[in-house]
Amino acid sequence: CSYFNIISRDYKDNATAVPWFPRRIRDLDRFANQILSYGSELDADHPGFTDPEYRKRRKYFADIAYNYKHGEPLPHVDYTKEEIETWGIIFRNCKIPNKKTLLVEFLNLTKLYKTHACREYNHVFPLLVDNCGFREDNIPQLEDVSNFLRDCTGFTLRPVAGLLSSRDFLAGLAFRVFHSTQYIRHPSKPMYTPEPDVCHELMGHVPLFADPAFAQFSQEIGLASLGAPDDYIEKLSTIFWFTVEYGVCRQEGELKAYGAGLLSSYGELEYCLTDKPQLKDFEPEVTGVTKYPITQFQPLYYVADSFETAKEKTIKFANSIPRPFGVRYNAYTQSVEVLDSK
Ligand code: HBI
Ligand code: FE
Repeated sequence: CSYFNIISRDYKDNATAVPWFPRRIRDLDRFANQILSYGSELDADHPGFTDPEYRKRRKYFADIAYNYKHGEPLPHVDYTKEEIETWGIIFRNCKIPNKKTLLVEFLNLTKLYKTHACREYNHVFPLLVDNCGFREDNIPQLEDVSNFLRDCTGFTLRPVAGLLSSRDFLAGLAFRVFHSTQYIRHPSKPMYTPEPDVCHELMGHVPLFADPAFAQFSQEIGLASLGAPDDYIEKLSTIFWFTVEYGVCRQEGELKAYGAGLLSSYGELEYCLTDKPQLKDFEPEVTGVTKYPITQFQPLYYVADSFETAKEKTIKFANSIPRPFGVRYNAYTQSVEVLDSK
């Protein structure tokens, strides 16, 4: 059924070849051994760099993910008391020193959601409390969360040992699979993490993947990425950044946050709806080539009118990607059908 040029893992040596991409959900198992950095190899500026206990723990999580195969239950983890405390600080009482009063303020992230998070987030969050053990004193198990998402939208989670390439990470979305970290950030800096951790995935990403329209939108980014040239992977990553990670939307005339990077950070969630950042309408062609900082609050957010319109715009953008074939997801077989014309 494939009339286009050979799908090659060595596509860089062959200008007209299409990069390899997964066709069946089981093919995602191949990504495990091509992660960019193994989860236990920390950079010198990582808060856990000089902590041997933390590094040992990270190796434990990395090994779980490295050995995971599609279809297996996601391994249960017994989180330590200290890890649960770190989760609790982020979940409920964000202790932030206030320079003016010299007192520690107790800010409640889950309270801020009521005014700052989009309606879909606020609809799903209580369901996660009831069904998946989202509590201040409990780090939810990925297996429970994955089963919950499967019931809602067909999305599932896979544990991941470290950072994947953008190409691999986006390809998972085509199958409604989200690669999730399972470790938690270092306890010395509970309000900061230089990489995704279980708090970011569960409090930031998971609630939105339970929404049907958002799930479809995310899958479209994934489908657009399959076999796309490198420069378009870059654009789709940037679109992912400004939507799934840092997206803001308009609901009943008010701005609300839906991006995971906002929903998992008290500081930026509050900041993003002030008059400080610049706002522009989400347009994939423009959004996809915008430069952004990764270590500070975003100076610019792109605003979506709804997940449906964001999805329609993304499908239109996907049609402009130079690819000698079209793709269609078959949910019965959990596989991607390759079509000889778009
Ligand atoms: N890998 N494990 C993991 N988690 C991410 O959030 C992630 C990734 N690789 C690339 C990536 N995010 C983004 O930079 C986008 O390119 C999609
Ligand atoms: Fe993220």
